[in-house]
Amino acid sequence: MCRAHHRRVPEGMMDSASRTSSSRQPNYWQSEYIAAALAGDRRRAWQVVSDALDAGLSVASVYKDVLAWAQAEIGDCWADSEISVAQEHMASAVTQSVVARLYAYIESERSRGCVLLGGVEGEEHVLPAQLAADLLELEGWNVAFLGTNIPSEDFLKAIEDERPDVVGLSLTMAPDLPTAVTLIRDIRKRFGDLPIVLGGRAAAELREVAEDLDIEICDDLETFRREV
Ligand code: B12
Repeated sequence: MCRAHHRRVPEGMMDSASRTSSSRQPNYWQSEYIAAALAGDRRRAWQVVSDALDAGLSVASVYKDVLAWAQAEIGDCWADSEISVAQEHMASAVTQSVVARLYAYIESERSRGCVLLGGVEGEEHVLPAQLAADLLELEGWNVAFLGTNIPSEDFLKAIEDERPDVVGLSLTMAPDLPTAVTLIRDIRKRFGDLPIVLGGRAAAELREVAEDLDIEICDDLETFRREV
């Protein structure tokens, strides 16, 4: 369902606790943000975020409840053919520019060890991985962020170079699952029991073999917090 940008709901503007889904009415910041993103208006999009922060929304909430929400909504708009590929790209580019600015607002001790995080070979969705990387930094992890579509051999080399405490793999597309499984097995072979966490939309599809692969599946950062 993709009607978010037509609605404007000032009530509940601070409803940051609600993890909104498309079936629910967007709150004020969500509808303002998605309108700016779909218009390709980077300045306005940042202004919305800046106003939300000034009004007391936390940085984490902006990432999760505004930006991730908007991206999911944009995906639904595209899937329902309500926007073109070009409009989706434009809106996602707006979010990418906002994320780059928002990063400066992350203030944390980074005292919880190093997570090496990246997307597997073939995976082009960098924004989910980027949001996860930034949210983990907000929670005090030191994140070495590789971006995505990393050739598996280079991923292994990065682990060797960075010597992280945890490896995070971001997987949005199910067709990339076999690549992820091969990479996980290679990490096990070379780095023994180094903790591996798989996150992203497609991660849950490996739930049944997670024990066998000796990995944690984290659909969201809350699970990461609990499990790692
Ligand atoms: C933008 C976008 C693109 C852009 C990506 C650009 C970029 N810079 O990232 C481009 C144009 C490249 C793209 C391409 C494609 N896309 Co696309 N895309 C999207 C869209 C609209 C937004 C992605 C995004 O920004 N998500 C941000 C948030 C919403 O992601 P998130 O998964 O919630 O992330 C959170 C958690 O998962 C978690 N997390 C993520 N990684 C990790 C890792 C760890 C370790 C942890 C702990 C947590 C964690 O933390 C994040 C923050 O809370 C999504 C819609 C969507 N719902 O995501 C479609 C979507 C993912 N795409 C889709 C499709 C179909 C495609 C294409 C196949 C289209 C095509 N025909 O070419 C290609 C595939 C490319 C490839 N091989 O990877 C479908 C996938 C459907 C499916 N069944 O899997 C979606 C869902 C759209 C839809 N509604 O149908 N896409």
